[in-house]
Parts: sequence; structure tokens; C-alpha cells
Amino acid sequence: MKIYFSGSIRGGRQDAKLYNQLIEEIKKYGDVLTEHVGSSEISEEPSDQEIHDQDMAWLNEADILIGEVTTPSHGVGYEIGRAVELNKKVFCLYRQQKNKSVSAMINGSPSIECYEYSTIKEAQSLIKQIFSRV
Ligand code: 6IA
Repeated sequence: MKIYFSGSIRGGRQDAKLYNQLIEEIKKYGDVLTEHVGSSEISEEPSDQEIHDQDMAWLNEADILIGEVTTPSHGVGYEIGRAVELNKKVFCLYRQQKNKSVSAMINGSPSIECYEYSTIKEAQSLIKQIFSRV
């Protein structure tokens, strides 16, 4: 199983450690193609076009996309939309935030399953449920 994990980069890195914890959990179920999303250091960046083209190649290869969508990110939204068009299975996880809710275009899409969680334990349990069904 090839898994594309999406999480905010330029949209804000406040959840980077959490992404890393989620990726560690998701790795139990297959190969995560986008481990850098949970990386704590941003090393030398390739050009934007190289990033886009590489990520699209990985998305094409993936069986499933799992996004952590609490921190709004143009890139994550774009990847989710492209994944839906590619008929990939798409799951989004998010935490409840004050004065902020997940975009209706994500939460309202019949092609995307969204799940709220508040602790890493809950997220681990959701991930287990997701992979028991795909
Ligand atoms: O708009 P954003 O930057 O928040 O979009 C985040 C999403 O776009 C992630 O899910 C990634 O898949 C993708 N993305 C954005 N920037 C990069 C990137 N930069 N490398 C790979 N994918 C990216 C290089 C820095 C990296 C080493 C942390």
C-alpha cells in the first residue's frame, strides 16, 4: 500500500511534530511517500516546479491520500482535489479549533471522508479503522 500523507508546509509548520507522529503510525500500514512533510528541518529546497512535479508523480503512484487538514494550506487543498480527480481514496483528519472549521469543499465532498480527533490515541484508532477498510 502506497500512502500519500498531506500536511501544511508553507501554510504553517505549527503541527509538524504531530504530522511526524501520524506518519510513524501510518507507516505500520504501508509506504509513506511523503515523509518530509513531518520533518522538523527544512533543508535545501528544490524549485517550486520540481516540488510540484515530484509530488504529483508520488500522488499518481499512491493508493490513498491521508491529509491532516487542521492547519489550512493551499498545497494540501490542491493535493486533495487532484487526488479526488485521480480517483484515489481520500481521508482527512482534523482537530477542532476555536473560530476555525474545515473548508466546506473538503468536509462537504462525497469523495472525501473526514474525521475529527483530539488526541494522538484517537488519531491512531482512526488510522487503524481507515486501513481496515481500504
Ligand atoms: O501550501 P503548502 O506548502 O502548505 O502545501 C503543503 C503540501 O504541499 C504538502 O502536503 C506537500 O506534499 C506539498 N509540498 C509543499 N512544499 C513542499 C516541499 N518543500 N517538498 C515537498 N512537498 C511539498 C520542500 C521542503 C521540505 C523538505 C519540508
